Amino acid sequence: MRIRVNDQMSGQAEFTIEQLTAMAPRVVSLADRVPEIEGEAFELQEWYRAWQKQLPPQERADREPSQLTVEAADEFQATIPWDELGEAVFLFKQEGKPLVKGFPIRLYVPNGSSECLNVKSVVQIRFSYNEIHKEATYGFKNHIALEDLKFSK
Ligand SMILES: Nc1nc2c(c(=O)[nH]1)N[C@H]1C(S)=C(S)[C@@H](COP(=O)(O)O)O[C@H]1N2
Ligand SMILES: [Mo]
Repeated sequence: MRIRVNDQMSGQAEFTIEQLTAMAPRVVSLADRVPEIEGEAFELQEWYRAWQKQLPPQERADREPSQLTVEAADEFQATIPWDELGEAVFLFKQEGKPLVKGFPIRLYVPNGSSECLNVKSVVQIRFSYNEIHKEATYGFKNHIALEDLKFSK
């Protein structure tokens, strides 16, 4: 299982969960941020900065992203302004084991605009720099209702 990171300025990379978590400067307890949900997590923005730092200088972004898009195995996705992600974490272990629900990793956005942003089974992480959406959005990617297909010409 690999997680793809796609950065508008730095390009693409793929990481195993072990590689991804090893790059995080510290592990935090999810319960400290999301009451009653236990587990080991790492901070999204800390991870981003650590990842950038180990890139060759010419591949580093010259500023922080404006937004994050995460995409799940079931094609659910969420796009969230960077400013809303100050406490965001990726949950990667519960009870010392890989996630049963939300494997391989699950995003949590404490104090975010919606619990719907807690995307399970994240397989792709995208950082963008130019788009400025003030509001987070979420839903299934490229969803076309069956009714629309039937009647489109
Ligand atoms: N991959 C994935 N993540 C998802 C969803 C989904 O359909 N697929 N639903 C979201 C919505 S709308 C909500 S309200 C929460 C529900 O989280 P729960 O399953 O822990 O109750 O997960 C969010 N994360
Ligand atoms: Mo939801």
